[in-house]
Amino acid sequence: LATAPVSPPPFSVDGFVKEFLHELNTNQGVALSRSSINDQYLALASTVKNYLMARWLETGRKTRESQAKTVGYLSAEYLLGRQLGNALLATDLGDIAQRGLELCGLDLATLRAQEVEPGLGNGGLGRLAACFIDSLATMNVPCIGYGIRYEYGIFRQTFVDGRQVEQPDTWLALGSPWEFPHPEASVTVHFGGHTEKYTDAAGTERTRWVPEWNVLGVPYNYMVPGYLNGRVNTLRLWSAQATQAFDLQIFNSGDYADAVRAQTFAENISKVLYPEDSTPQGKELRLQQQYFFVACSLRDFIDNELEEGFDLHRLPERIHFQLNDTHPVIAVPELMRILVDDHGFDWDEAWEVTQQCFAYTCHTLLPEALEIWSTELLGRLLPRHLEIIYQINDEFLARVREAFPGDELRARRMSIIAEYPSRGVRMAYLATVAGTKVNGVAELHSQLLRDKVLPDFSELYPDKFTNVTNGVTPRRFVRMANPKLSELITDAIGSGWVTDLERLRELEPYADDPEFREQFRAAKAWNKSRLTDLLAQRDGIELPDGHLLDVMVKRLHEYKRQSLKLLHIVSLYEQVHSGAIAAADLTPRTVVFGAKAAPGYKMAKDTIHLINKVAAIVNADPVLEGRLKVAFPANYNVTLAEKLIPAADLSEQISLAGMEASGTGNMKFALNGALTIGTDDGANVEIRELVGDKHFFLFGMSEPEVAQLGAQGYHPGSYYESNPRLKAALDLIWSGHFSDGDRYLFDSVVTNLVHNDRFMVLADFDSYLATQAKVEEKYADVDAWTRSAVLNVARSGFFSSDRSMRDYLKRIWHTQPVI
Ligand code: DL6
Repeated sequence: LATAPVSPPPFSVDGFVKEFLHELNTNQGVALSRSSINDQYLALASTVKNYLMARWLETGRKTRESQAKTVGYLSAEYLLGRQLGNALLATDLGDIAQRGLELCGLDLATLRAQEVEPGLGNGGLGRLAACFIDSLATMNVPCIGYGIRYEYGIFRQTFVDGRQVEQPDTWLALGSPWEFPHPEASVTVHFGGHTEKYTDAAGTERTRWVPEWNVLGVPYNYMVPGYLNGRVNTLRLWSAQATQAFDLQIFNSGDYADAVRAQTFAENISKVLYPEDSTPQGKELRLQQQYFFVACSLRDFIDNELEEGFDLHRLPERIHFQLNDTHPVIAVPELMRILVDDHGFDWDEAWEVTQQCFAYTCHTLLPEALEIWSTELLGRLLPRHLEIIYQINDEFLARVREAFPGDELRARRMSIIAEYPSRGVRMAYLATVAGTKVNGVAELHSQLLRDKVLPDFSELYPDKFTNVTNGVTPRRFVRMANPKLSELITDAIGSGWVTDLERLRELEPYADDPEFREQFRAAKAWNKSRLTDLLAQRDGIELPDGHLLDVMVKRLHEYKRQSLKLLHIVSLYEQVHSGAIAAADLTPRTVVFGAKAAPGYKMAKDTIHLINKVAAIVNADPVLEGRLKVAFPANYNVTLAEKLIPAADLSEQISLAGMEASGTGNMKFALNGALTIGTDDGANVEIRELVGDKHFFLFGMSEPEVAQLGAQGYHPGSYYESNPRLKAALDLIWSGHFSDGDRYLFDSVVTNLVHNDRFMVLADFDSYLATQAKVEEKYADVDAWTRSAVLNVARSGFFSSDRSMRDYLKRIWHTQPVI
């Protein structure tokens, strides 16, 4: 499926300059001499967009003509990152743009830095969606990504006295050159009301939904350019507007606020990204968002099909909707409603079609992250959908009872409707019943999904369950983020790796080549100095030279165990100050954290506060100067990741085994030549298998050991009491040492670890520290370390999202590229 690069862009530098100045003058309405950096950035974006336009139109034409099946990726989140650099890379316009801008006295890097990234996702799930649509475009697979155009994306994190404070993400404020609004193609979405029975003209009894209120979904299209292949797929994000935005009568009567009430109410639906990625709360707005975007998307696709005269009975030949987690699962009853109520299908026919149109990806193992919508809320907002869900459930349970006669307990366990603690719709069960396939996102995760999360379902439908291990796009996360390493790889093995990442294997022999290793180290040093400059300017953080750069970046969650990393730091500090080790014996190390906590997640926010407090003390300590430093730049996002990951020596992937579904940061680090210290969890398992035990620092309990310890009764207090080093570190926090003598400030964090510790931090502490000692030993051997780092790159080609897409195509979607 890899594609041969097309010829270089027909643009000349002169042609570029002409077009750029034209955009600046006509779109921005300014002369070059009077233009702001923002004007210049917007003009540059338009120039690149214009270049992509013909390809976009041609892609649409080819897809329609081929009548190929399209992948409809339904995702509430797309964490896209900046667009300009990616578009320049995909079109090979980077050099021309740079030279052209120089002729205008401008600097490409400055204009690129002007872009505010669209942060329309919380973390891994949203970034994965962005990687997948990049890969599908690069592989020439027809795909349309559907989602929500949040007016405010993931919050901007700031620290005030070390505490996280959330600011709104005003990503649209300075213009959004990458989107194409199409208000003329808006879709009306209904909510509320009731259902009623009626008899149609043929004398058949039918049901219809009489909704109470509605909103408009306005589509905004974004280009998704493939890498050097001329294909441009589409991402369509929906924005909510009022069907009647403004009431002139009310305005004229003087009530200005009331005149726009409907507008405010409607616009709230796409106002802000739900700032939580693991513990869904029964928020009405969230369900409104979910239904809003899937209703728009289904209508959009189906209306286009009907316009082309297509028979809806054959819908599965035209589309496979992938449900990215449970957020879009309300699409299942929506498609049933469209087919049965709007198009007169009988129930069985409609169910046959619906079942072939969906597949479901689960991204979690935490039971609290599996969405359950209360029937009260769902019935109030979407009464017809609740009736449809009940009917799906009735038929499904009949099937369960037939397969397992007399096993009423099983039927209750498997019911899509939960009865306890209150009545609710289990969206993961609905997706499993309705989808052609259910997949986890790494081997271990898929196995646990089958055996522990949905065991009854995997018994009933053994063939439905499959695995697709996640992947990341090598274009953004190696080729673009790490130009020096990319150059080195291309010099050694040619450029084919960018679209065929398994070819990195050809680098293996270079691990034994001293000159290559030297160049590899030079690339890493360049990345570190680039990061040093960035953090100095962005955060006022000084990165010392020559340190082991130890990086833990991901959402702040207890299961990910940032607290274990923190205990390591506190313990090093405590050991030096208690005289157990000499500061001079420490391997000089800078630990970099990057993490946002969900605004309502107190323990996560307290942990951020504690990390910042510990950092302040450690960094100000003259004894540790030059030996240990802790950096925590605020607002970790895709843009920062692109600079941080290439600079890292050590990648921290230390979740409790059996908790992290996959992780994708772990893949990005390995591909950029960092070594991993990690548990046997998520995709770490596959990374270790591929790179080899000698080149991966494994520690901690395995998943079966975790399960066993849980079953026999886990008592964190016994670890605290019996491990003096651990006790000393925890006591130091407890004593108020990092909180200006305030013993209570972090009491909840320490008490939680000592008395509860759901994620068994204390049980893995010893093993983690022992393994960190091995890290230091290896780091001291520069050649051995570099050799392992090169082998990490060479053996991680499997983790390309192109490979993930091939797996989805083969195992789930059964569709083909269109060349
Ligand atoms: O599959 C993408 C990503 C995984 O790599 C992470 O391990 C997993 O935590 C994450 N899940 C979520 C949402 N969880 N829920 N629901 O972001 O997905």
